[in-house]
Amino acid sequence: MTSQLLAARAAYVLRGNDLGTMTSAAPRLYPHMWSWDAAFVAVGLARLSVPRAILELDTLLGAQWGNGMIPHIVFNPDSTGYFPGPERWGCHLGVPGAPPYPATSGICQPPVHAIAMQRVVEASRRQGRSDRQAAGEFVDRAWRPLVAWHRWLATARDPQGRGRVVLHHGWESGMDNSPRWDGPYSRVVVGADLPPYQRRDTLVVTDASMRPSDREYDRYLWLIEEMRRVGYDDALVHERVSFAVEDVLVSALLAVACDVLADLGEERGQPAADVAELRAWARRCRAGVVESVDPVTGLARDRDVRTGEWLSTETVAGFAPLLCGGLPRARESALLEAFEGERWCGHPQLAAAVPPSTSPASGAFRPREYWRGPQWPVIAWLFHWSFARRGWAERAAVLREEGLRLVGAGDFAEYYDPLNGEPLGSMQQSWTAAAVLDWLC
Ligand code: 2M8
Repeated sequence: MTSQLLAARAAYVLRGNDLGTMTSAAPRLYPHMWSWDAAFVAVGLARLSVPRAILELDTLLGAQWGNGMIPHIVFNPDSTGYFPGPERWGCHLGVPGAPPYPATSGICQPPVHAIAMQRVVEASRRQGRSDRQAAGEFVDRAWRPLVAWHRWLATARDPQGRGRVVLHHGWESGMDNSPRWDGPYSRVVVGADLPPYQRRDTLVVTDASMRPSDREYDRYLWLIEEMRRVGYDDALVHERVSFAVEDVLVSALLAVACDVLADLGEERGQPAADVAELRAWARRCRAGVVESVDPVTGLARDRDVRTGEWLSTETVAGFAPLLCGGLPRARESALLEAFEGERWCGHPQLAAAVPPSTSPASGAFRPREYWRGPQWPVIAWLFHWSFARRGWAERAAVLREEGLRLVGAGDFAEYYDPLNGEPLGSMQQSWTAAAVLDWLC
């Protein structure tokens, strides 16, 4: 397929998933707005229409909680096709700080929104004056909400100031069933009073082995139950919810996002005190990520807050320092070598040289099981964007080329089998189309 045709098909996917003021993450499996999907979608939309990209982010920010949290799902009121829906979360039913409308979930996702805003501003510079003006006004309007979001992550979710963001649900990492979380999840004891439920995801993706297991879902639902029972109160969640991990990838993304936001704020003359605070959070998170690095493997590690142990499963999150920087030069070069080496992108059996979610050389690798092994184009995009930002143009170009090889057939799948490139999970996934648009336009 030519690049032009692929880009046209990607645009068609985003238009098809457009619900008016939000884009569904995928038409059937995810018929609502997801937080980090929306950010990536805005990156793609910005290539088609700057105002539409801004609208996407405005919709998401319109659902922000009073404490600053951007919820991981903003529910489309016209769809009931996803479980757990608003009733299960119960957030719109009087949870302090949660918007009564639109209904939202009660947890967060990785903070990539400032990155999206920066891409929208950049896209606007290639357009006419009205788009440039709209993007500038958007930065001014989104400034307080985004600073509040970053503040919530840097404080409520890092109460000890370790520089690593604490998550209370695997869904908050965006990498739901990653083997990173197997240890912490194994210690989640599902209560006998977990209300019954019916999954819907396996009605859409009928090969159940591509999705998390029922046992995993019980734990996911139990964590929601625990949070709901303490009214989603930040302090009580931190104290009582049985799953608590310091996520090194989210921490790296927060570091980068704080710097990106601070840059935009400086350009727009936003308050110097806000900018200084953002820079301080960036520094602290960068240091937190660097501190997590395993001296033997050189990969960054998550940490189980409940047991205090480092989690060193070989997943793509180990490369978090490449996103945020901060490593001494020799260690950074070694990490880049590992990224390109035979346990990762250079693994001889990979169909495309982009990082799989888990190393194919690891015992935890499962090529078709969701976040346990498959390649996710959006993750390739994230590393591509970071590498370009860090001045590694050639490496960024390789990721783009290999990412496009992965999605070349135009299915815009959610994820791909790294060993044969088979498209898996949901098709017409919005963020896959968005990554392709950004790569091609
Ligand atoms: C997946 O997560 C949702 C729960 O949030 C699910 O499996 O139902 C993940 O891949 C997540 O990262 C993504 O944001 C979401 C929508 O694409 O789907």
